[in-house]
Amino acid sequence: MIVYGSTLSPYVRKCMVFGAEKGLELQLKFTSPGSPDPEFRAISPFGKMPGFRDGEFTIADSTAIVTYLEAKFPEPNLIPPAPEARARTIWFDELADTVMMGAGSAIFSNRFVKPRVMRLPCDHDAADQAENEQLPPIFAYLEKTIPDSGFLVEDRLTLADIAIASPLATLGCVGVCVDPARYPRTAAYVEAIHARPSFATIIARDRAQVAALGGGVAKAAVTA
Ligand SMILES: N[C@@H](CCC(=O)N[C@@H](CS)C(=O)NCC(=O)O)C(=O)O
Repeated sequence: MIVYGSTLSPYVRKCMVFGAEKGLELQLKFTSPGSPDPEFRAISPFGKMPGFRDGEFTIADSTAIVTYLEAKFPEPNLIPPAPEARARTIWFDELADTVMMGAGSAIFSNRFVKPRVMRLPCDHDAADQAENEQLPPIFAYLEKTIPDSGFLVEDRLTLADIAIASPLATLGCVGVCVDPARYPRTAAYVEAIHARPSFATIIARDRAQVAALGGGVAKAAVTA
């Protein structure tokens, strides 16, 4: 099975970690965002990563991919079958993919992708606004929501944890982390999920890749 993309993308990392936690061999085929590669564009018509192939079957979108993997390889279960737990898991997946990534993209694109990869001017204000105004309510929500077990749903690892921790791995590559003084529970939770071998291997590679390209550019100003 092939995943097309780069694990600097939280969506791609989510799929790779999900596969690793299931003990699956997923091959990562490096593909740039918006790549014109016809093989990739046939799978992902709007050029968004990840794309995915299993033999003749192809699909794009991280949630579609993990849904396929869950159905085809049900054990260990990572998307709970119980209605409430499944709904909660998808809630966290969506929270990560939409709300967190709204902030995460503004930060990562303006502090790394535009200045270091695309050689384009970056919008420091947009990145600072996302870090100082969009991330805190998300961290505050997680701080009051993460159970004592250290897992978001059913007191065990599920897609919810993988999805929520993935954008924070990308942000960590440019030095944006959960402040343990303000959000101790969330900081400890993220550290523990990122320490799992499924995440740790990928994060080490991602950090090396970002560092090799010069790392994240300095913030223009810290307002909070
Ligand atoms: N909902 C999609 C989002 C995929 C997505 O937006 N990927 C970004 C990378 S983080 C991308 O490929 N952007 C390139 C573009 O929009 O051209 C998913 O879950 O896979």
